[in-house]
Amino acid sequence: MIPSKEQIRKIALKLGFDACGFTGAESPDTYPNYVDWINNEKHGRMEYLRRHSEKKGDMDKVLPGIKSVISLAISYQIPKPSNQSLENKESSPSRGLIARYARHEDYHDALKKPLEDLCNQLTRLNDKDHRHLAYLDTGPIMERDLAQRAGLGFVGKHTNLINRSLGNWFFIAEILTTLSLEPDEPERNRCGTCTRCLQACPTDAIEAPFKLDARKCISYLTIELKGSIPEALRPAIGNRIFGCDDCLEVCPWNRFAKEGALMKRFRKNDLETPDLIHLLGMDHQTFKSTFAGTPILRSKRKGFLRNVCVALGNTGTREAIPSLEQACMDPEPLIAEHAEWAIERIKSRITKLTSE
Ligand code: B12
Ligand code: SF4
Ligand code: SF4
Repeated sequence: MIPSKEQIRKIALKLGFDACGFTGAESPDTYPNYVDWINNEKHGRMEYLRRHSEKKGDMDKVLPGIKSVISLAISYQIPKPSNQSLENKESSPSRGLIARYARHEDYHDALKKPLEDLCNQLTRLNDKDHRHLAYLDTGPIMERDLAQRAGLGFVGKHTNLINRSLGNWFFIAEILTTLSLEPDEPERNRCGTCTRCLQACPTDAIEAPFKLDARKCISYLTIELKGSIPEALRPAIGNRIFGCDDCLEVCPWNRFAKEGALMKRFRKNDLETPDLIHLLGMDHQTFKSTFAGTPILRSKRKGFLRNVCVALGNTGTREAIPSLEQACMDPEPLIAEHAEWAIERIKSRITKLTSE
């Protein structure tokens, strides 16, 4: 017997997922946009996105015999940030800003168990030899586009999926399955004439509605980019040291955002207001133990301290200079180069202030 989609939705919600929708296995209509995006090099150095291109257009190459996609939303909303001024970016000198999703334990690990549980329950519910494959973020899947088709939300002009009750603060996961399940109604775009996210982006990375140049996005520059951050883009990074939420924060659909059950217990409140000078002093061991189990490990010490130098250069005061001078002698050239830049920037700010 094949379980009904309502049975599956009920199980998913009971496991703590915030929303669950269903769609078929056809390639998303927006697939040609993806191919253009890659061909125009908008993905920067994320080469895996080019490698994923063929599979993203044909999910049968990911799960042979695929019939349906079960799309899932998991909220990482943090209710009322305890330090409102930090959400106001540059207003807190010597303090860093970490994107909300990363102020939790790594979602790839945290959500593995509920996804496995859902797959196991699907296996138990049907007597045929069906196969199910769960993904979260890392698979060759156009997650937002499929989720929109499954009725989970709509792709906003900032390119992220918005759900009418969750806002834009949620992850997307999916189970590809050989079960034939009736699709849900797709959601439609509800941005209207709003352009807040385009105006809020500090680097103009959203070049036009629904079109993001990842090479300019602070999330890419502070997480995915492994080498030197282009100097022209460093000032706009402000005190963001891991990811960026600016376009998400201004979205009016967040007024309805609710906290979800699954990520709540993985929140790390100690990552809310990290002291930049303290962070700059971390050796390999301290970096690993401080950020164990969080997405921040992904940037490695050298990428993270590179970001800390940029943030200090943008917002630090005279007090940051001795620590930055120390960082100039770091055996890692990437850190030393960014520390030198930061010292120059702070000094020129001091000179400007004293001459005024
Ligand atoms: C690569 C990647 C990035 C890159 C590129 C971002 C991007 N927008 O593509 C970088 C490193 C910059 C990034 C940043 C972030 N990411 Co990211 N990222 C991905 C990843 C792995 C692939 C995305 C991808 O394929 N992009 C390719 C391009 C072509 O997509 P696109 O620009 O959005 O264009 C598509 C649509 O806009 C649409 N489209 C184009 N034109 C038009 C026109 C109309 C009218 C319509 C309706 C649609 C449409 O078609 C295009 C093709 O799909 C996905 C996971 C996955 N497997 O999907 C997570 C994912 C998108 N990221 C996620 C998150 C949370 C983030 C950050 C918020 C993290 C942070 N706080 O720092 C930021 C947000 C930045 C932003 N404004 O998008 C979540 C988003 C969840 C959600 N609710 O939407 C995802 C889905 C991961 C997950 N499983 O939860 N990310
Ligand atoms: S995450 Fe930040 S840099 Fe990237 S598009 Fe949004 S506002 Fe711009
Ligand atoms: S801020 Fe406005 S334009 Fe941007 S995604 Fe939200 S509703 Fe759409």
